[in-house]
Amino acid sequence: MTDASILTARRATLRARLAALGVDRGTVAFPGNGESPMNYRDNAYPFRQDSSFLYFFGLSRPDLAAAIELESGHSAVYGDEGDLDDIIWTGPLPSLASAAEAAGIGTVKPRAAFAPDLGKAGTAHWLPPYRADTLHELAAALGMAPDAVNSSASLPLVKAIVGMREIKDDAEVAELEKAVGITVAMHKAALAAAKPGMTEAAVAAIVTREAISGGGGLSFPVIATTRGAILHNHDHSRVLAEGGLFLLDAGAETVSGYAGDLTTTFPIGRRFDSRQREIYDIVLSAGEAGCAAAKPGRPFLEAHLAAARAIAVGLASLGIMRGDPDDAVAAGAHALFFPHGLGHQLGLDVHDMENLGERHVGYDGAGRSEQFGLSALRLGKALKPGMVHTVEPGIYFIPELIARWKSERKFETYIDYAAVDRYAGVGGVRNEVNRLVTAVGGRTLGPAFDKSAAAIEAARG
Ligand SMILES: [Mn+2]
Repeated sequence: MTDASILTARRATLRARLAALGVDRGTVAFPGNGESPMNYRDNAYPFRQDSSFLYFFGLSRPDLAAAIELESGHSAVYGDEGDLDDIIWTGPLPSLASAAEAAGIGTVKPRAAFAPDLGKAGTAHWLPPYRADTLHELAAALGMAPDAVNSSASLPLVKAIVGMREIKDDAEVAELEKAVGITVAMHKAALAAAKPGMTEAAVAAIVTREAISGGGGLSFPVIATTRGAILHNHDHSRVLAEGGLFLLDAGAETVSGYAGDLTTTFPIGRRFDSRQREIYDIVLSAGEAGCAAAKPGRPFLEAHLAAARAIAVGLASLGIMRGDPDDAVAAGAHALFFPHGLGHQLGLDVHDMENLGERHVGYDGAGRSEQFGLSALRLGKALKPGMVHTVEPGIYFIPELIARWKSERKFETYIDYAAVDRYAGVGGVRNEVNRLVTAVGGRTLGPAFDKSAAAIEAARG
């Protein structure tokens, strides 16, 4: 668990940031997560504490809540000590009182007191809930209709927390390095083991084994697919066939809750064929362009556009695109091949703080562009040292999208559809790295992992 001194300092900083935003009275409510039933109450999904709760209170056990009184700065945790009936099932756990003390909190109240205390608080401040249990508890405690709980969530609280969590301190960077390290091991295990004739499920199992062996688990459901052009394909039923590409997008979560998120694309056989290799090298160059442009003081939107430009230039060298690459990117023609965003923040959530609302998390209060492609970019704001984000360009040949654009003769100035058809068999290629923004630029987190085509082929034996 994070040190009491760090947690106490974070709560004090939150109070100071709220005061600077004109909020200095009332109670900040942090309902923790409970168990979440999969198909009946006693068969739950793996427990995951709310990330802001972890950040400020450090306690990862179900059915807790916490509150900070803004006038006094006093913090309290609400929860119940296990009794003998619980211990029979869970074994003895450290007492909640001692766990709270280790988090720098002296006051522990029964869990049932949280809602009445909140009802009496005068002014209450809360984050928009993303779980129904939390929504219902807040609605009842605040005497509100459930629909009103999200719309009345505290914008200053969202802004104050985004301002803190977006900058990772040294201890957090060390945890992220650990998460990326386990994630690299997951990807290297797949590179070493995936063979023609195996199922996608067997590769997903190898990858998952590494994540669990790391002590934590997965940071999101594994994408292990022979059909990389289906962006979020969680189906694992296909058999790996010689000649195709395999796309793995998977990450580990550490015991403390920090996430890694990498994507690797490799040949199912031992070598890329010439077209696969051409597309693969363009994706790598787009990643390099994105990393070079992701630096402090510059909007991440510029890094996205730099990667898009590298894709347009690279595809023009193959005759797939044509015309001025800057004009093509400005028009959005490259999005036929690169229809998603270049990256997102990474931290206690794999899409860090996404529950707090993208407008404030990814765009400093502005919003996404409506242009196809850019409309899928989660992160557009100016970068600051200490931010952690992914860079994950891809090139995909999505048959349905190509057919639609071709029938509409869309962007024919910039796209040669006959050449597109010649490369359609490549399917999908994505490469993803995790980056820390530094004072002068950025650096890739985790142990060295050479993604050059030669190194990938060497890893395939
Ligand atoms: Mn990602």
